[in-house]
Amino acid sequence: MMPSERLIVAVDMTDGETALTVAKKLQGVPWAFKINYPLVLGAGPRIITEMSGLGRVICDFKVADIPFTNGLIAGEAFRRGASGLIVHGFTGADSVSECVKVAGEFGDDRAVYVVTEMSHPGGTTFTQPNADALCAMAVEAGASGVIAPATRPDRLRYIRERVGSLEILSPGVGAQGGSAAEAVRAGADRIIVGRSITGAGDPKGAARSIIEELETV
Ligand code: NUP
Repeated sequence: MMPSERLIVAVDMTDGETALTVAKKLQGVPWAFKINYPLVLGAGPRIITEMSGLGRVICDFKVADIPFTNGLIAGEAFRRGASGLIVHGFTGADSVSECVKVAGEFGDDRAVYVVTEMSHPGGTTFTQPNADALCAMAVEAGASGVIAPATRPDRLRYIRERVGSLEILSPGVGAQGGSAAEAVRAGADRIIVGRSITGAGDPKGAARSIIEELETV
């Protein structure tokens, strides 16, 4: 994988015009943009389609409901142009499987990623003790990948052993203290970076220097 294919930029802001301006500056540099509730609530759901005109979009909605409702959310995200959807796993295999099923209806290129252990300090309270079960369930449900913490490379290594060849997307680089190169060395396929790119004076330069760091791995 090319180093630039390892980078996903989290566009965490509420203003749609600002988000599109940042994405245009970065266009063609990262593998994908990841968007989240702040942007979709601030700018409206059409931002999913608008951003998808500038690159691959992963909707980080951490979908966490009964299968019926999960399926509706997944359908809206993919219909509007998302390539990937991040879902919670604690809701159980049926809820996750429904998202995988809906993704498949939109095509083989639509991905579902299951959150395992979260990257922030609170991630150790409930998600860490359940990471094994979440990994096993993600594999069993046919997810494309999992989300695992760049803030804890030892845990990334542990999770890699449990998910086999599933893709690992790893947030927590930069603002949360994790290192891009260390995360990839520990088993991440791709890293998710938000504030240290979008908050930089030169976001493209910041993205490029992370890609350069990844060239050393
Ligand atoms: O465990 C997780 N940690 C995390 O930070 C799961 C996530 N989805 N994220 C997201 O990654 C978070 O919502 C944000 O969009 C991004 C990290 O941003 P930053 O800390 O690089 O600014």
